[in-house]
Amino acid sequence: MKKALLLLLTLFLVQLSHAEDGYRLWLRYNHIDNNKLLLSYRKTITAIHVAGQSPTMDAVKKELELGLNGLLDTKIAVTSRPGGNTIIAGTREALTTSKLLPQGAQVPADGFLITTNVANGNTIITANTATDILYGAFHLLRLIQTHQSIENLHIISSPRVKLRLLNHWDNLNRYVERGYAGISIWNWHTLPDYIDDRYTDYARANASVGINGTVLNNVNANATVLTAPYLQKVAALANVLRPYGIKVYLSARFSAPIEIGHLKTADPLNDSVRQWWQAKAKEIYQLIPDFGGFLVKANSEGQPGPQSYGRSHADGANMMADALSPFGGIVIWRAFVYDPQANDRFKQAYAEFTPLDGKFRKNVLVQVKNGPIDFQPREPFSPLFGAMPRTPLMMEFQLTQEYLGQGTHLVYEAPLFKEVLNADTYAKGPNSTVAKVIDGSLYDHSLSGIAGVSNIGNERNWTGHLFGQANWYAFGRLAWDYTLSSEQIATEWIQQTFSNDPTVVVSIKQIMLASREAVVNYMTPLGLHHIMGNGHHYGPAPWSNNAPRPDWDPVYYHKADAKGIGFDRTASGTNALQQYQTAVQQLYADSNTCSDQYLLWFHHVSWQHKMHSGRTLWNELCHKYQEGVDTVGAMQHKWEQLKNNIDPERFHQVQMLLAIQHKDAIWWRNVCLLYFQTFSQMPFPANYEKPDHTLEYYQQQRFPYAPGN
Ligand code: GCV
Repeated sequence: MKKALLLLLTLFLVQLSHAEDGYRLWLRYNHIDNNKLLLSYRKTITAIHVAGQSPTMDAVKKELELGLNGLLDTKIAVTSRPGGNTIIAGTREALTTSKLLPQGAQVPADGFLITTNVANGNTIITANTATDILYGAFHLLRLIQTHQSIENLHIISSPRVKLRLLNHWDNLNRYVERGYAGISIWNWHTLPDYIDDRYTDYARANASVGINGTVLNNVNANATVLTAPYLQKVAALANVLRPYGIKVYLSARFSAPIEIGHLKTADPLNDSVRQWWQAKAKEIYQLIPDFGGFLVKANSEGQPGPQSYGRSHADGANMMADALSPFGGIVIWRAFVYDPQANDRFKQAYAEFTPLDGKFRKNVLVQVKNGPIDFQPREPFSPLFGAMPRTPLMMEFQLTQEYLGQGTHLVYEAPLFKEVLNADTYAKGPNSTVAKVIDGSLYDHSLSGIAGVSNIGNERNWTGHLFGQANWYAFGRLAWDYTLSSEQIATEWIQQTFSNDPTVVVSIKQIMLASREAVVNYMTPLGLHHIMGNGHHYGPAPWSNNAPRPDWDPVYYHKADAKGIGFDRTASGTNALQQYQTAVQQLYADSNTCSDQYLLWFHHVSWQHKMHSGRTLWNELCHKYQEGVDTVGAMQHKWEQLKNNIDPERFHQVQMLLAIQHKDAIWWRNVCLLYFQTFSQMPFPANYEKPDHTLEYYQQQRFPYAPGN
């Protein structure tokens, strides 16, 4: 008997220890651990009524049951005859017919309404479409998971941006470019016959934050994905994702007509090529009637494109857009282009794309990375935002932390996203923010979009670093409503992912909110950028000067010499600044008034330059690098204090990663300061930690198997 009990207990403990492996993301639905609250929720919710049947309404029902049964720790009945205190979900139309919609209820065109019928205590989730009801259901569950009141609700919520997409850089062999969370979650080999449960959980997670599209494959695309057998696989995924309101898109290789169509050319003005794409579009839509469209990386980093035939990006994009338009599909054409011959990579996307403004078809969006270079810890906003009024521009953020410590560092990216979205382009006077360009409101575009390069892989916890989940979550929440604050999003993510215990919430929030500035400081303070090792992009290598092209070399960007450091992009340099509106130029043009954050983005300044703090530039650089290291130390310390408040598995995992992050921060500081000191010839300020190795020691280190190599 004793033995049996012991066995049971062991089994129970084993189960418990598996319970917090991060798989359930922010949708854990653990029972409410506050008795008073639990009882009050149980009083407010006694049943669920879902009006109408469809795959999406079934998903609504399933999620409400799963969530409420878990959170309320009791079986909530599903009823076809709602009495009082029932959660009622249904379209405006269905609820009007069944007289369950309260008089005068204002249902938004897009998004959902959650309203309490005070007469009978019912909570109504309604919208014009089933997908919007699903978003409402997730919202209600979020309120409960974060212990908020659900009495007398009246919530109207509409998305600010129409297309809210993940971009997977997943290859067909399951290698994920810049992926740090295992291999691709798409198992192309076993598709279309084997449907992994994870696909549904992926859909649930995305729908819970309003993401409504996914580009399944890498922008460095393989044309094979457009062949008939692979389209069957894509269709199988589309079938799983559809009930959750997620459309699939594909990255299309521009030269596919040659590679899989056996044509001699991919010239966008060639009739056979145009017909090939038209036939391909038809084939796709026969299998996937709601296919989203194509994402295209063309004439960038060796990818094929229209310029190979003397045609423009617009010619290429329009040819594909014409093929997709009869079926309602769109083309998302990337503006990530740069030419090794030019004197400043910063200027190139603008130079190539602004002359094409107004030349794209109605169903084309141009997707622009948030900054002019490439997802650095801090970049000024891309000057393209606000410079193409006649073209809907889509934002591209990167959730996978290619230049932010990858799957190893804890960096909460919401502050980075918000900094860019809140930046003022001044394109139509003050308050012409990047966000208003993206949501279409500044130039009155009905098509609008935002994309996040996915950080998801097949690792049990999805993102490798548990806190990578927060970036996926924050991206979705901001895509839906960019006015939410970083703090608000962090709070709700922590409450759902860890607990509502105020000690946990406050401490983790402090860690998260400090983390972005920390990474800027220990990697690239004061406007330094692109000084990481070539290939893997993980650690520092500011001395690198032998990449296959100069604009991949750190020395191209920091330009350190005996006089000073930084890239002069003012009129005395490359004049990239001129790509911004005058009011923005004025912010950055003078090295004495330019904010420290962007100083070395726009100026080559002397080592003795007096900073706003009163320190010399050299001393400020030392100060900032040290500050970055110290902040990670403080993050570690805060985490240690949570030992008894967090399950051991997740606690230990993050603890180990924070230790690596601290070591790496010291590595970045030592390498960069030792290297830049060879130019400044100035001593380290007295009260700072000194590097414990020589520059030569660091220069000799090799990382042949770092992810990304
Ligand atoms: C998908 C950077 C990355 C590449 C990536 C490219 C892009 O250069 O290092 O891996 O390729 O951006 O965004 O196309």
